[in-house]
Amino acid sequence: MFDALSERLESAWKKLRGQDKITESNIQEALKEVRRALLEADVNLMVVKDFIKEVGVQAQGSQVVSGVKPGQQFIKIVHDELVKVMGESNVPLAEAQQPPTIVLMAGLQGTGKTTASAKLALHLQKENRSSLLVATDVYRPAAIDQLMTLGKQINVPVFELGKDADPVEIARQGIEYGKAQGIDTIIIDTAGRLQIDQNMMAELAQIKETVQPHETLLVVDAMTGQEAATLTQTFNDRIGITGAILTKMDGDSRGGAALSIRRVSGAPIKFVGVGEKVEALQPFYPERMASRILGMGDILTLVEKAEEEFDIADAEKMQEKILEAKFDFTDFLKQTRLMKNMGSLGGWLN
Ligand SMILES: Nc1nc2c(ncn2[C@@H]2O[C@H](COP(=O)(O)OP(=O)(O)OP(=O)(O)O)[C@@H](O)[C@H]2O)c(=O)[nH]1
Ligand SMILES: [Mg+2]
Repeated sequence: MFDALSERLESAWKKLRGQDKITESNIQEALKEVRRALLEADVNLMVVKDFIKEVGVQAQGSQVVSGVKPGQQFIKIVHDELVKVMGESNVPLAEAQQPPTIVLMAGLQGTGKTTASAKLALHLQKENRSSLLVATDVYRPAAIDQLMTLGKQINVPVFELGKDADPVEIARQGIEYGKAQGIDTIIIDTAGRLQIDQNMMAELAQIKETVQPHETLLVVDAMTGQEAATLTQTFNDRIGITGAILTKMDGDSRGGAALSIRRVSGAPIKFVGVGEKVEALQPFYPERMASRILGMGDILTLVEKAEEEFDIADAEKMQEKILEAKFDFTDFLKQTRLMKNMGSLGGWLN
């Protein structure tokens, strides 16, 4: 998958190589490749369409920067637009003016809500903010035990009322308990749900209504791909989210879901989960994600490779000129610059 993506971008870039300007026609070709690349990165189709439109507008309006090849310039436009769509900068977890800050976790089954709850608690601990984990998943056997085990591991208290209690009541009492204990942040873990499960959705809405959270975080598995957009839309319409956590970014997902989440809900991704361990949580940086979606490592190599080729092509032209005795002062300057870049004439004069 990684290889295919870099190939797409290479060919997008090739279409602009050798052309000295970004024009209407070469933009269209390159945009087609970017479109394919984004779809391969699992970005939702509708999101891709909007995105491509915007990049097209930006590219057409862009000024030719001397010394920057159109291909590179184009990739930069794509990159910058990705960053823009994902929100430019990191948005930290909400902090209530009057503690406790209440955080509600929501998401589909198995996306990593329980793990992310503990990860968040550990993250807050590092900032000297105390937290309380509240176990409202009374449906999945051992869900409460799972949270208790995680809590013990990081030394964070867990509030639970067993599996026979009502989830809304557990949440309500959890908040009361947390307030009485002077806890800084209360994190409510909820049961996993299938998005079509209206009862579970209604219960989540009811918990939200009861606890009035400062933050409702949608936990999304990065492997969700195309579905991320619909799922975000559903949760946002039904519950209302203020942010998201993108989990399992340690897998080989390109993270295209990140683009969909932000675009559909307008809510920022605040953290990414990068492993099963409790420490494996990182703040979300749009810049890094853009590079990941684009496979920027590959692109940077490409640009370097391109520059080399460019220099060699230039040098070959110059050699022809010398042989034909058409070598003028501009060429001389150019060659001096080239020599500086390349270190030696040896390679191409022979
Ligand atoms: N590799 C990896 N695995 C993760 C990550 N986050 C969670 N997991 C794993 O995903 C599985 C499900 O995680 P849970 O935290 O139990 O997910 P959940 O959303 O609470 O699941 P339900 O309560 O059943 O809906 C577990 O095996 C976790 O270890 C992550 O960032 N990377
Ligand atoms: Mg869980």
